[in-house]
Amino acid sequence: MRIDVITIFPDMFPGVLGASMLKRAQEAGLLQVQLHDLRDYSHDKHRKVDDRPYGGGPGMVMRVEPIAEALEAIRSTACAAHGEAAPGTCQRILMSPEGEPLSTLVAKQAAAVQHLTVVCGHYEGVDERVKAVVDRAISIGDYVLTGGELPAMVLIDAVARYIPGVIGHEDATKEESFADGQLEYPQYTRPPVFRGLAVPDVLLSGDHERVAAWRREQSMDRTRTHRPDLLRERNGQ
Ligand code: 4HQ
Repeated sequence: MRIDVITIFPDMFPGVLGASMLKRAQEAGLLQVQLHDLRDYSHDKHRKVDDRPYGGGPGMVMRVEPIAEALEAIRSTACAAHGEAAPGTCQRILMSPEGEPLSTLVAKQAAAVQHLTVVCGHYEGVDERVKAVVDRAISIGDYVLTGGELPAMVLIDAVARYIPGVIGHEDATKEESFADGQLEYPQYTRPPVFRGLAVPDVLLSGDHERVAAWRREQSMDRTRTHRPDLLRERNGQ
C-alpha cells in the first residue's frame, strides 16, 4: 500500500514512521509513505500557503490552490503508475474535526485501498473548497489539535495494522479491543504476585476453557462499565 502525505511539517513524521511496526512494514515493502512539503506547491516567493479569511476574523486560512496542485502532482505520478482509472484504487483524505469518526471499520476499509493521499490542514483551518478536491474527511476525535499531522499519523498507524502481513501474529487483530465491538480482557505476565497484587488464579490453572470463559466475561463487564455505548451500537465492525 502507498500513502502520500501533504503537510507543511514533514519533519514531524520520521520519528513515528521510522520506528516499530511502521518501520518494519516499510522495510518489508508492505507500506510506502511519501511525504510532500506543501510549500513546494506555493507560487509565493516566501512559500506562503495561507491567507487572511474573507469576511474578516482572527487567524489564517490555508489556501486551496497549493493543496489542489499537490494532489494533482501526486495523482499524475503515483496514481498513474498503478492505473488509477480503476475506481477505488486511490482515495484522497482530509484530516478534519468535521470528518467521519475514525473507527475499526474506517481503518479496515482504508487499508483495502491501494493508495491513500492524506491532507494535513493547519492554521485556523483550510479553505472550504479543499473539500471539493478530496474524496472524504476523517476525524480522529472530538478535540481540536494544532494541525492535521498527528491525526494523519494516527490514521496511518490504524490503517497499517490491517495491511496483510504487517502484524506478524494475525490473531492479534481479531482478539484486540473493538474487534468484537467490546473492550479487551485484562492481560498479565510474570511475576505471579507484584506488591501484593496477584494474577487471577484461573489464568494459572491451565484450563483453556475456563480461561476463555473468564476472558469473555471480563470483556463484557469492562465494556458494560467503561463503554456501554459500544454495546448499544456496534461501532467499527
Ligand atoms: N485538526 N481529527 C485543525 C484536528 C483533527 C481532528 C485538523 C486541527 C485540521 C486545521 N483532524 N486542523 N480532531 O483537530 O482530524
